[in-house]
Amino acid sequence: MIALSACSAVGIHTDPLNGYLPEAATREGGYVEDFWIWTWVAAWLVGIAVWGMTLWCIVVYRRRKNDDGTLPVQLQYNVPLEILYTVVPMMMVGVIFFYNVQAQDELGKIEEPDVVINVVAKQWSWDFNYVNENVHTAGQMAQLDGTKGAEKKLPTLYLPKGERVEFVLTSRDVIHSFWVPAFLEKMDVNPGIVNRFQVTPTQEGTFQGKCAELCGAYHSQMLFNVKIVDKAEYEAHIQKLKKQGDTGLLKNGLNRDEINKRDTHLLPEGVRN
Ligand SMILES: [Cu+2]
Repeated sequence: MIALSACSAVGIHTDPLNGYLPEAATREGGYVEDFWIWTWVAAWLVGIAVWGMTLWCIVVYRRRKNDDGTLPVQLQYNVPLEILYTVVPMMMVGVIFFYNVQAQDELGKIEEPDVVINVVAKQWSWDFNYVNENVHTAGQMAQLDGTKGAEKKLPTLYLPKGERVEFVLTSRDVIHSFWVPAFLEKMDVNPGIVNRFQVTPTQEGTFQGKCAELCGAYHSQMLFNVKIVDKAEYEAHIQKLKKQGDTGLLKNGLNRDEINKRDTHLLPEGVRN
């Protein structure tokens, strides 16, 4: 436990009472929290029962001083007992399976989104296309050379609280993974494949994001921020992007040389506009 307490990442608040997870910043993250915590509760209950019975046997049936050396009653081939410890674990696995499927269904749900963000991964940063608003943010790799304030220069993705957000994940080069720890879910970003998932942000604040798939020399510097704000602040940010000329959507095809060139019709097929 002492060793584990040193494992919390900088800037990510993890609570032992929350199973050492960061507090979920999305509605969907709540399903992961519940599933993780209740699985641990079940595991502890089973563990306590097994350890308890083991200790009880060790103490109650220990060898005594006046033991005459005869074997105790042998209980193998006890059919009711064997049925019991086959059926009970199957029921336990069944319950975990049921809740697992339920959580996974919630996380994988695709509905009509309010906001569509095309996340473009590239070695070694992120571009964000705000598809409906027709603006973008072009990211640059974090410079982690020890100078303070590096996180202020990271590309920042703004999301409105309480709206259903769809992430359309595309890569310009190799495989990356889009990870915001506070969302409690992540998804691979593959060249030539479009992955998507949806979240509904529930907590205002600034959250860290990173690449979670080793993607080359500066993988560890492929960082970004997510700012969950109210609707008005979100609109203000979109207007700010428009004003500073970040209009149009950046290309997301398999071409590193296209970075920062604008294009409005190159979103992968099937992306709702
Ligand atoms: Cu990467």
